[in-house]
Amino acid sequence: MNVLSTYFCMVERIKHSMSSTKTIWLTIQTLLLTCTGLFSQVMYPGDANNSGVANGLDVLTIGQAYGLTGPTRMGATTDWMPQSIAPSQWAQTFPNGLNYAYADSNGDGIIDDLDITEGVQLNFLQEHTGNLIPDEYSTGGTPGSSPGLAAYGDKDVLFGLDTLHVDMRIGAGSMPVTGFYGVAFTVFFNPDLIQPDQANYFLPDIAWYDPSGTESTSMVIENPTAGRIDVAITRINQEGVDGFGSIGTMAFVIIEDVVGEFVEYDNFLSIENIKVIDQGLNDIQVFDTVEAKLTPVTEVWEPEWRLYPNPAAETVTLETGALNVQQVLILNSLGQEVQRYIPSGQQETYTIPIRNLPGGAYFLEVQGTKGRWVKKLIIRP
Ligand SMILES: [Ca+2]
Ligand SMILES: [Ca+2]
Repeated sequence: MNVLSTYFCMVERIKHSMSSTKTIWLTIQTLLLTCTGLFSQVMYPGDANNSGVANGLDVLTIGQAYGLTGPTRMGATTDWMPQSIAPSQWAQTFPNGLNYAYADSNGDGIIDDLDITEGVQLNFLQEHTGNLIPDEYSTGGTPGSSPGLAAYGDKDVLFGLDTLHVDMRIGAGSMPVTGFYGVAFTVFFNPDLIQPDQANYFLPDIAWYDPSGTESTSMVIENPTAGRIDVAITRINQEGVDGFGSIGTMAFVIIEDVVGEFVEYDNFLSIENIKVIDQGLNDIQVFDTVEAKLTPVTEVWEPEWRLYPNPAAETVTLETGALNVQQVLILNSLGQEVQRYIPSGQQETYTIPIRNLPGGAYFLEVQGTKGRWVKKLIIRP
């Protein structure tokens, strides 16, 4: 950009922003930054580690500096735009030399939860370019010599409307995390297998990394439509802890239409963007495992069959057409068999007594020579 075009750039933009002093300052500041290239002095609110994106790793950076104070930022806004920290440098810097002013998202002169909510959360996944320090992750660990970050599902098979719980755990009794200060990660899952909005993350009620409940903070961003949950947990008192255990539990409600084969764990979950740090912002290398995985059921053949009435009270009628039925199981909501019916001969319609079963939600599973199929069955009290 030559001098003349810089000049016109400034005149034009100032002319259009005479409504308030703050706007003028922001405009001039932006112009100075963008037209003269002072990117090394620029921060974006929420990109606390100046990596070019606002995400969970910025919560870890904020956690490192949590509670500390410094100068307020002139003309501060939490809008995603470049803001100069040249006049308001803090006395402290992170180990990589980055000034603490980057972590004061809202520019109020203290680093605390507002810098997470008004910075990282507000501008989550916004990106910028400039003089950046790219994000680095810490999954260089190996089983046997490093703690693991693992996701454990609580079911081997799933029925429609089942709730799958997945516990996220770090370390183990034989391999605890030493000097733990914070963790961030992203859970990706297949949104097509989840009931609308039925993907949640719950932090531990009493956490091993913060038994008193006063020494940590967190950010959880659930986006079930995108098949994504982002979690960041950080201690806030500049002291790490040794330990291991749960860092939260996810709950997924599986779609009702899972009526074909039992769904098997395979390709449902992945844990990405893993960062674990100690109190000096050093990476704690971990290895990641996911033991809760599901297979989509798209390729399963679904024959025509009917179940009625539903809800039912005394008997339920099963129309299976030409299916070669071998037996019919009724399972409770936990997937446990409560009744078995073996037909005496091949028919197209079966009447199955259910009056001995308490009211509630069940699954009726038809097993035949070509496979097995499940429908939900409601029994009236
Ligand atoms: Ca960042
Ligand atoms: Ca602040």
